[in-house]
Amino acid sequence: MIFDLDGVLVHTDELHYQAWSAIAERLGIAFTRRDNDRLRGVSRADSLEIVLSLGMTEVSAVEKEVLADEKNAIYRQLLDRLTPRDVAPDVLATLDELQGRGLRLAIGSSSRNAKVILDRIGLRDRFDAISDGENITRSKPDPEVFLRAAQFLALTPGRCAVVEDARAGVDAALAGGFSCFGIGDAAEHPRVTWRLEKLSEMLEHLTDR
Ligand code: B16
Ligand code: MG
Repeated sequence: MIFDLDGVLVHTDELHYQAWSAIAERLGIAFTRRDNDRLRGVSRADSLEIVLSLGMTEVSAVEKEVLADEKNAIYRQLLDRLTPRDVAPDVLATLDELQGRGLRLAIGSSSRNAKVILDRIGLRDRFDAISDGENITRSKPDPEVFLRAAQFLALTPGRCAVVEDARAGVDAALAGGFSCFGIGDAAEHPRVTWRLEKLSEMLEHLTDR
């Protein structure tokens, strides 16, 4: 089972929102939580392009690098507040049950901060493999991050399933030949394999297979 991180295992999406809001405000760009939904699963550089396009703002390549670094510095400060208590009991119970059933677990996240986040919430040791923003060159909706996760597990995509909260993540999973659980925004994706209101609902579908 390959889990997206932000928005599935822990709600860092709110922290991304706060950090991007600070950058947008400085640039005089209006930025809402709904706008933030468009950044789910999208890389940091591509997220900045979306924020700039919201304000029809153009900046140089050097300035883009500075802005992306500043956003990450704000975000990293916010991540310092994360603790294991930020993981919902439903998430922990689901991971326990999957491991109890002998499934192998991996992370498939676009984030370059994934390992820091997993350490902060105390979940790093739960995963047999971590594929994240550090080992990919193409971000979701490209399937690279999930294909690498499957490779790390030494399994074919047909033997894995992905869990996602982002539409771009569902596209990535399907493009890679994975079946996909969608939660939150991703549950609205027309081609997602299974729709979840909460993570533990996935266990019912596994019993059927
Ligand atoms: P970073 P996921 C994604 O993580 C986030 O959903 C997305 O909003 C963020 O821009 C991206 O990681 C890159 O994050 O700036 O930490 O490298 O949902 O794929 O786990
Ligand atoms: Mg996500």
